[in-house]
Amino acid sequence: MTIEKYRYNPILTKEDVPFRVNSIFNAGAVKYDGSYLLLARVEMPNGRSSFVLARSDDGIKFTVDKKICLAPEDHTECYGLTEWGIEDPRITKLDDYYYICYTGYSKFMPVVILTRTVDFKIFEILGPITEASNKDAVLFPEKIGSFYWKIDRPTAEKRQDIWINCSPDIIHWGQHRVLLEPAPGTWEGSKIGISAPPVRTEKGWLVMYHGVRSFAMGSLYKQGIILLDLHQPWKIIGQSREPFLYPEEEHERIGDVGNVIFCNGWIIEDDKKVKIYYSGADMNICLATTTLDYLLSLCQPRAI
Ligand code: BMA
Repeated sequence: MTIEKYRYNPILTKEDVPFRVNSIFNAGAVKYDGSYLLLARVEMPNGRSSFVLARSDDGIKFTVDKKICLAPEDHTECYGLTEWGIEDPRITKLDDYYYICYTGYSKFMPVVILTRTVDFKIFEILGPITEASNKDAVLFPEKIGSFYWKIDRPTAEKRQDIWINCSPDIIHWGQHRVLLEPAPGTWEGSKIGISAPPVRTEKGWLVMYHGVRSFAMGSLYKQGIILLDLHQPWKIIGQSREPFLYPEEEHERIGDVGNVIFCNGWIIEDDKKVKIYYSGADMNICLATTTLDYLLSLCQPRAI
């Protein structure tokens, strides 16, 4: 098996949301209590985003909740950093919690906000864990060498590289290292950022990332994959040379932001099949299925 886009994509559009929104997209994904949960970004009619939950028994047919579960206004201690919306949640099960990293957007530009929950009913907002400008953050699902680890994507003047850093307590982060740079003149030449949270495999940490190539008429977003050393996660031991998921269909090419495939969440089943939840053109939620073996086979050794 390689990768298969679900033939009835998209699996969710704004018509499936029981309240008025512009779009539903960029969802974090997790299996919780035997069912599949998507924590999706909904862009409200005023153009600012909040989160809503969608639930499913089979990972394909989802029902969207009647109400938003997390809004910018809930961030009473850091509302100044979320006033323009909260975006792109990425979920990691770690210790006894589900940790959610997402973008808080405001006049100060994007920062990463960290929130945790045990039941997806009560959300404990822990606050910003980066300065501006930073987004696309994921936590590793376990401690490595007595530290928690995070990957993120600061914007430093014209540079947009993927960085990795660690923390003794999940709140205070240091030992920042560059993990991956854009590759000039390729599909990932303009900028890169992390997509879905790291998955532990026997061969290393598998991490999905996105690469962007910008043209005069806009940007083209595709997905690639890297493999990190299990014990020294700042070392890349394998990388896909080409993107493995990219815009082809009309609902991926045409929308609020055309030619975008963006992904925040995947679910690894017990039989090593992988459900990738991605969005087309910043408008919808789609499903692609593949296997861990296929994704690992894409990770070729890197010439250091
Ligand atoms: C990124 C984020 C995503 C969005 C993508 C494509 O920078 O803002 O939310 O899906 O651009 O527009």
